Formats: sequence, structure tokens, C-alpha cells
Amino acid sequence: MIRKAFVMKVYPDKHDEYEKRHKKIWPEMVEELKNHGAHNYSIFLDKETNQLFAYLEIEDEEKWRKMAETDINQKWWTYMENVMETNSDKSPISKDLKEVFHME
Ligand code: RM4
Repeated sequence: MIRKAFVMKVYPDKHDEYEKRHKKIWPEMVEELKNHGAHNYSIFLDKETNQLFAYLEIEDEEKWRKMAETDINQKWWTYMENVMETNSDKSPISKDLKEVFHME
């Protein structure tokens, strides 16, 4: 399994809405995430900086990359656009983090 971590940003007044939408994440979105080899996906919020820290495990980088192109992910990004910082293609602005420690 490949461990992945990245950060994104939620708008300051949208913390609750962001969490609410993830509590009710569409089952089809979860299904597609699983189909693309995603496991153990967590997102944490730093309420002071509005930064979201995401961690997940993936089976394969190429499979994961294809998730972004799926209809459901494109719809999810459109839905999430008004609560988080996004690029012009509606993907969340996201920065990959480097793993510097791991313990099994
Ligand atoms: C986030 C963001 C990510 C997505 C997760 C499920 O808000 O849209 O791209 O993978 O939700």
C-alpha cells in the first residue's frame, strides 16, 4: 500500500458545511474511491488555519490518478467548489506532503 498525504484549504466560514457534506458523502463517491484502490481515507481540519490534512492509502498511483477523471469525482468537485479553495478545473488546490516518519 502507498501512503499519501496532502493538504487542502476550506473557506473559514465553511468548516461545518465541509464536515456535514463529508458525513453524508455520496455512496457512489465512496464506491468509486474504493474502485480506484483508496483505503483508510481520513481528512483532518486545523480550525485555526483552515487547512485540511488528508491521509489515505492507495494500491497504485495510476489507478488513483484516474479517480479524478470519473464522472462522480467531477460532480463531487463541482459540489465542493463553494466550500474550498479550488483550481480553475474545480479540483481542490492541493499540496502533496513528504513522509518523514512511519511506524507500523
Ligand atoms: C474532498 C476533496 C477531495 C476528495 C474528498 C473525498 O473534499 O474533494 O478531492 O477526495 O473530498
